[in-house]
Amino acid sequence: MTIERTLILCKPDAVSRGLIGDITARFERRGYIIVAMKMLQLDGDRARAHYAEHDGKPFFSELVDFITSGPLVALAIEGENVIEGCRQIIGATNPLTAAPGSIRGDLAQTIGRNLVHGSDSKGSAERELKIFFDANEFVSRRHDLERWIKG
Ligand code: D4T
Repeated sequence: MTIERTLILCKPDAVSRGLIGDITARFERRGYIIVAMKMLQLDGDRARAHYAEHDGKPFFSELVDFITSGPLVALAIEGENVIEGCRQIIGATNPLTAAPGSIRGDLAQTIGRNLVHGSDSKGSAERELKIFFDANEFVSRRHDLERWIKG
């Protein structure tokens, strides 16, 4: 079994549109396990750290302004190959090309307001989870996870 942990963000547009429940339910229904969850508003420093790979791109300052514009919900989610699985559930970055059935394909219209973030690799997940959670904030739900995976 390849159990991974990933970071999911319900971005400020998702919180403001009342979509936290709809979005988190999609990960839970797949059998992924929430092991940490909090609502917070990011300051500029943490936002720039989270999006460091985009520093210097034309949309960077808009991205930081948006992600700091209101509260967001951060989740740590575990499951078998959960990083790739969550990216499928989220859909392509641009909602116009995101598959119907995915979060962005169902609920979003523009790339700048695409509702959700999901880590894109093990390395990113490890780095990003540290920005949002301390090590002692994760609960252990291995029993729940195994029920889904082993049947
Ligand atoms: P995130 O990181 O938010 O899960 O999105 P993706 O992994 O799907 O996409 P990304 O890292 O390439 O982009 C991060 C973030 O920047 C916004 N964005 C992106 C934008 O506003 N304009 C753009 O041209 C691009 C490429 C959307 C998501």
